Amino acid sequence: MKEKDTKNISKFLSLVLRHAPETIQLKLDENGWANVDELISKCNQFGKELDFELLEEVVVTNDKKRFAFNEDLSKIRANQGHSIDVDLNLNESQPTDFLYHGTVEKFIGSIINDGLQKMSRQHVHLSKDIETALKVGSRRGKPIVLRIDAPKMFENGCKFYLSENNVWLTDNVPVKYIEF
Ligand code: HQG
Repeated sequence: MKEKDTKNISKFLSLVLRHAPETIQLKLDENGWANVDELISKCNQFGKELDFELLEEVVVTNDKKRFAFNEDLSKIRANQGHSIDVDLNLNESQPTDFLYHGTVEKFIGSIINDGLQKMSRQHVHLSKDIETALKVGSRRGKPIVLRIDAPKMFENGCKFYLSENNVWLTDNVPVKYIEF
């Protein structure tokens, strides 16, 4: 399977497992899990060719480990990034160092006013290194990386979660913790 094809499937899985399962009449449970057999049959029904082997390849080779199977491989879900309301039962974690957020110039004025907001997703996404934040920001243009005083936020009672694929998540970042 070519990289281009696995990427195409990965993008489609991001759509149905994070944002719009109804696109293929799929149902996720309250924790964001889809039944693997159902996912495969509905994908095929809606014109996306998929079998278990390919699904496994996408999960294993995905650059950001976006998806995970449950233990017996009967269910699959996205590790983070949802806009639909699911409970991932994320573990609270303590950040011990600065975290970073990649964005673009046009949002800066509004971020100065409101801090970082989760916008359409369930959390604000932060990364532990500048390089990742640069990549996140460059999806939208020339990237700007903001440094977040996460240890101070934590000390002041803000909660942080670390997703299975090592993305730091929090509800919002008040502007006083952001270094522009
Ligand atoms: C911005 C991708 C105005 C924020 C990435 C961002 C990440 C504000 C955009 C993951 C704002 C939201 C998430 C405010 C935040 N006013 N704009 N007050 N607060 N913003 O896509 O962090 O490839 O929901 O800076 O790699 O860009 O999909 O969040 O630009 O990990 O797996 O509003 O998505 O991962 O955009 O990206 P997003 P994000 P995947």
